[in-house]
Amino acid sequence: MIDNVNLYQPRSPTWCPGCGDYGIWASLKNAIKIMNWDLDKFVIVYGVGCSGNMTDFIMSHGFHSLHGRALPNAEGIKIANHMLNVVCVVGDGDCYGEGGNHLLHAMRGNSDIKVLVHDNRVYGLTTGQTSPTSPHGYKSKSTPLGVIEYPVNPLSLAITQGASFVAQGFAGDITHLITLVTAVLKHRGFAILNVLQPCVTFNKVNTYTFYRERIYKLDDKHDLRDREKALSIVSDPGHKIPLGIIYQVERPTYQDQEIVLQQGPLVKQIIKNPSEHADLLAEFSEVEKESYHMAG
Ligand SMILES: Cc1ncc(C[n+]2csc(CCOP(=O)(O)OP(=O)(O)O)c2C)c(N)n1
Ligand code: SF4
Repeated sequence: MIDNVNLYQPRSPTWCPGCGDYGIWASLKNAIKIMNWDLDKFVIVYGVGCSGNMTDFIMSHGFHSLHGRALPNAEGIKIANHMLNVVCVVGDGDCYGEGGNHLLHAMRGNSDIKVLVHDNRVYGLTTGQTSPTSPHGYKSKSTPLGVIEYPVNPLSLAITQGASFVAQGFAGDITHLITLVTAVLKHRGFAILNVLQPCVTFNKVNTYTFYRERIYKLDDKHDLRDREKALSIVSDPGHKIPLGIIYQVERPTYQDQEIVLQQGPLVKQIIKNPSEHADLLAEFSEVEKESYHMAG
């Protein structure tokens, strides 16, 4: 077992001073410590963005994938070895825009992966363009007259599309965020935590003050299994913003229902007929050669 102290990689973050990404980074590291996970038993899959740059600041098994493609990579890892805990660290542009299609289908199957979204309502790394969660009318260099579309509501989307754990946190309240990230890591099934993360450099609308004036925490009386109530909370017309676990149910995961995995993780399974495997690989390498020649 690798000592968890290695989570504190000596390389310092390059995020702008005051960026909400620091709060998410601190919360994730603390939550991993609370879980006391053996570092060999989990992998973090990153998208591309300021959020994805976290790959350089946490020492763990990790995969820095493509913009919008963290979730399918995470699902692939989980299918190959479902004994691993698989966590995705992504941005709102990444997860709700370019990767939105992957999000829908991962949720439908209740794939056992955990998704932490840095929702700063802009494309941070590419210098502040409008993203899928930017508010209607938001002005940026990509929508100088104000964005025409209305924003994606990631929480109602998750509740209606089959996620079995849906929560929201705020990067400015790290103590609360640690409890939420820990709850995400404990959950079995598709878990999504949308973190309101101020981008202090490019988003001058959704600031720490903006959120502090609107957020409220769900209390212990909130029934996590009440789907209708959860939906009404996330579409509050009074523009109050809920924090906490909004919806959580237990149901079989994708991996629980895949009969091949009942014989153990794929990476440990013995290939019964190696020659079939070799034929398949040979066929693929022929196809690859042909497409190479066609492209050339
Ligand atoms: C396939 C692909 N499409 C687009 C890009 C360009 N790109 C890099 S980061 C980024 C936006 C990042 O925004 P977001 O996902 O919200 O993350 P943030 O930087 O705000 O954390 C884009 C469009 C890319 N690198 N790869
Ligand atoms: S550009 Fe925004 S999201 Fe990116 S590091 Fe700076 S403050 Fe954070």
